[in-house]
Amino acid sequence: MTAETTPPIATREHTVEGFVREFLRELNFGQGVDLTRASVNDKYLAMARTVRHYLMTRWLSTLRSQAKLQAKSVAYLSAEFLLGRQLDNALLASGLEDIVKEGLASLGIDLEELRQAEIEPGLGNGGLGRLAACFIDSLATMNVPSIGYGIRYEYGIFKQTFVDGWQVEKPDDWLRLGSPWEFPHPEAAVKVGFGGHVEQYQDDDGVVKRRWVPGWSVLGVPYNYMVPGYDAGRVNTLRLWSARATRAFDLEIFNSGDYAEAVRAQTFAENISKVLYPEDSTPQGKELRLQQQYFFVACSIKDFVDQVLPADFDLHKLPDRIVFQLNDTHPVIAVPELMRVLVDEKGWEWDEAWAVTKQCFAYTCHTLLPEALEVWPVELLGRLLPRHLEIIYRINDEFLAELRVAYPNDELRVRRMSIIAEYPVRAVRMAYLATVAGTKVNGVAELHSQLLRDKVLDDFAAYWPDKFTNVTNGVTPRRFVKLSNPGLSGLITEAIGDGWVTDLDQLKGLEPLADDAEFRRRFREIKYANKQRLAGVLAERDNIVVNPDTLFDVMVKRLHEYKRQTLKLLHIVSLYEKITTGELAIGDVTPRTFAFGAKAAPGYVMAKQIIGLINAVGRTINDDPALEGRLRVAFPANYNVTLAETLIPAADLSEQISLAGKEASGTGNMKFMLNGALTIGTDDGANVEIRQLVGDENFFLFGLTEPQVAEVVERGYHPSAYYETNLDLRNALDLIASGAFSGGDRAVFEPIVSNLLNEDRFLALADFQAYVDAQARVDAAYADTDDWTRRAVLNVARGGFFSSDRSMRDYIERIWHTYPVAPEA
Ligand code: CJB
Repeated sequence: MTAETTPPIATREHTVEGFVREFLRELNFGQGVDLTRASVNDKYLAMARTVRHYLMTRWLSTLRSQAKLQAKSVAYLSAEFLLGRQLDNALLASGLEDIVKEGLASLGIDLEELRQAEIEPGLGNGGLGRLAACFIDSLATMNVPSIGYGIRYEYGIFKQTFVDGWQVEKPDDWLRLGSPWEFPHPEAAVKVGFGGHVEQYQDDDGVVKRRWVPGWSVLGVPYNYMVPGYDAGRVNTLRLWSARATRAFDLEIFNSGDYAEAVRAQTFAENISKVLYPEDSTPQGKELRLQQQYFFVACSIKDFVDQVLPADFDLHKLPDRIVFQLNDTHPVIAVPELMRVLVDEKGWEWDEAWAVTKQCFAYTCHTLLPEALEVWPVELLGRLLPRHLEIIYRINDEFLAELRVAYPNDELRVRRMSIIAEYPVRAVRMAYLATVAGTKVNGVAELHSQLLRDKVLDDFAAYWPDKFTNVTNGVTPRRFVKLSNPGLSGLITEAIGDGWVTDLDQLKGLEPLADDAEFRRRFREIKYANKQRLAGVLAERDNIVVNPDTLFDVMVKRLHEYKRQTLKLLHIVSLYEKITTGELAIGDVTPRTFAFGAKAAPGYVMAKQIIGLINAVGRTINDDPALEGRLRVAFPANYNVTLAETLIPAADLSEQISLAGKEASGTGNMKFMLNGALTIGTDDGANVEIRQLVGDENFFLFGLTEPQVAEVVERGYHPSAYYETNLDLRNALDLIASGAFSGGDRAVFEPIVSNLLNEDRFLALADFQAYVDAQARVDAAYADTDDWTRRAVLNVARGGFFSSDRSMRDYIERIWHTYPVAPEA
């Protein structure tokens, strides 16, 4: 189409009057209500739709320019995108906030009230899902052509409630009031097969081939979301798939007169995208989960090949046009799927297809826990995806043959590296498949990548040393500083200009200001205001009272034994025990608010026990009048992105206390640093890099290092020895065992105590004393308020490395080899 005939894209007027006109039109014509009768939800929906109109122009021109340029893109395949609320980000990206605030005010509407009406889409469990959301934000901001592909779960991560201190899960019905940020396209649905069998046939030239005859199929309906880059960047697309029954399937059954069966079939199909599995780092290997994984990658590959690419595209050039980034093992079934498409559907030779396929994928590993590396039993995979299993077998056969040439006398090694595990059942090791197929394999922090090379994938790293690389995680400064900490953002901008929002290294410019008393005073004032803001939110949201004049000591993350919430708890119980026995005068204790936020996987019994214990200890401490205003445990239920946005800016101390060698990276640790909290932490994950950047003197390091952990375990770890020899530890454990926190009932928390004494897989007892000593150093440092602030400023100033923009630059340079393309105006 020539420039003259290119149809125009609608625009919106960036004025208060223009906004008001659009808003009323949406309210009246879209919601069908007039302002006098509109509910808060009506107003929220109308406003959200109005705001999204303003971003549409950029979105459509991004799509148009990409269709024209066909620039190499990144397809980020992820089973989770933990987006958080959309409105604020859209206002920021469109530069509309002032206009909207004024426009709404002119109609007597409070923007803040509408903000609160938004239900966040919780389509992820924790770190991995939130990382995906940060990455797509950065890609859009940096003008990198990319598309996110995932699942539109009807129910996201469960809503956590507490009943008598125990976690009770409620469904997360996030769509109940409508979702103004999505664009469904049922007309563009794609069909995905499951089950059935593989058959042999002769093609037109008489060549014998194999093809899959699925036993049943479902439709994937794409829902598009805008991913707006900050400040005139691209507006990229996130495409989430929703499962529907195929019409043919329905009709056939309807025609047979079995209405009930037809409805059942529909429910069966729609179950695929019904609910997010709430296991974080500990997949359960359920069939429905494999269905989800295949469903979304099959939809995505089909979409990319048939819809996104031009009809005449030569698929041999696919690696020049796309890289599929595999976010952990969840989407790895995409590898045999692309092979199937090329070989079975496009009629390619195997070698030709494999040569292209293995240039199209890269794999990010997010864990070191052996139980988190997905393996799918051959029996299950073969039943659900028989052709894929054949393809995997062939990939493996050829790989093993190659290894036998490289290692002629080392059959043991060859078997170790097999994609197929033989024990305890024959199963496909998805991490191995991803490693074999990927151009690159990366860990998510320096230490993690090193341990991947040395331990988890050591044979592969020896065979393909150049395949392995590191990209340290990052977080988006737009959401986690600019939006969540307006006070600090204002102060930073006043000091160094606003370039830091897209170039976080500029925070270095704050360093000299750490020595400026006036700057420190203002910085401290902002932290205090953030604590007051949090106190207000906790009072209203959870009926929890906290005192902003205390040290805010915060541990927020999924509940997992390796993260060691119990270690934090032992510190609290020990303090409490010393106060109640008179060993410590309350006047000598640094007043602290211990804040927790943590969801436990519903089937993870020990994690749920630990939640019960935190709440029980909290209740006891909070009810003790002698401790009022000085010690408090705050454990708001249902920690989510929205709560993180007020909690993190209010923190003084960031708890990053996982057992060394277990936390792949952590990203909360980065958010705290950038919001001026000091870290108490082990030498684990990205803590290592945080400490290197901020300096030992501004970080409270404690605990065994990874090699020391390995040594202790090797020697044989006996937690009871620590109990026997450390009186404080013994007193704390005895106090829990005595029933002091459970109304005298000794049985309730016995499993936790006995687990710690007899097993303690994550060496909490071994690190207890070092942790308590480090906390004493925290107390001493905090006593010098002004010097604490100086260190807090240095944390912000030296945190620029942890922008997800930097992570994206590293991916581009080390893995993707794509380049930015600004959309045409
Ligand atoms: N992670 O959130 C998850 N889920 C998993 O299944 C495996 C790992 C986390 O990913 C984050 C992003 O890379 C890491 O920062 C974190 O250490 C890891 O536990």
